[in-house]
Amino acid sequence: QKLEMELWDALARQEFQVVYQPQFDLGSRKLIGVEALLRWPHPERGMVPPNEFIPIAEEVGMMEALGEWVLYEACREAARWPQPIKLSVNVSPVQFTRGNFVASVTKVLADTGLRADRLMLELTESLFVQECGAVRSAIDELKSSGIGFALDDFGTGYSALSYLRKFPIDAIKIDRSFVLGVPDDVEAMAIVQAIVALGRSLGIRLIAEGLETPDQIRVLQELGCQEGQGYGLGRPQPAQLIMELLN
Ligand code: G
Ligand code: G
Ligand code: MN
Ligand code: NA
Repeated sequence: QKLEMELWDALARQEFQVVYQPQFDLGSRKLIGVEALLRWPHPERGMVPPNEFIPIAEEVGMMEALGEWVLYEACREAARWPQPIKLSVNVSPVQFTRGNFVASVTKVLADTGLRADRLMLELTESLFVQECGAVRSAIDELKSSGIGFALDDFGTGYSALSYLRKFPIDAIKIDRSFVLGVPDDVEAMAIVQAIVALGRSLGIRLIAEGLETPDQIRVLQELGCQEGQGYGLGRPQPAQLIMELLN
């Protein structure tokens, strides 16, 4: 209850921040994109993790506004960067199902001047659980404007895979919980190999999350995953540092 009121205040006072985690081509080690991640440096509680406040924001009907703020902020920064790297932004399912998401994204791109083909929206499997016509048409409309889609936390949610064919998914993000077990955990290795095979046969790019060690980076690349992010490659950092990295 209390945190709920503080969330609204924080949005009004622009207390939230966006940090950017670099994403690399594992072969060339070139920086090819960043993932925007929301942060809430609370004046008394310290850094409140998104896993704590995002579910509340979704519940109290604030996620549309907060999601739009993150998107605007990230697109505004990315439009200034000296190289046309990709920008990935996480999207909560409620942003799709309430309000007019397509209009809001279109307006943000127009206002910030970021080209649509530089934007990737990260969706979670839960969005595809109920076969929903409104979600379908929103995705198709955004896709035809040039925006790409990545499936976040892949393998941790619902196991129906049919939506991979039905929806225009450009990239699969291999969840950190699987990458963590590479290369020693036999089962994690098997799951990662299966996800890579699935992505390759469907022509979907693969992005490994949570790459921490040189071994994990090397083995993921050997298994056929071309892209990755993680503390072993780069921490989430302020926009200014991404700008310096690109200069
Ligand atoms: O950045 P961190 O590891 O703390 O993120 C934890 C979770 O919060 C991840 O699942 C991440 O996808 C989610 N998250 C971070 N930023 C955003 C955001 O801007 N919007 C949404 N919907 N989720 C986010
Ligand atoms: O679910 P999503 O992929 O959006 O979550 C991204 C979150 O994972 C971010 O909050 C980020 O801080 C965190 N993260 C990114 N790289 C690593 C890593 O190498 N190790 C761990 N433990 N967390 C990471
Ligand atoms: Mn993500
Ligand atoms: Na993830």
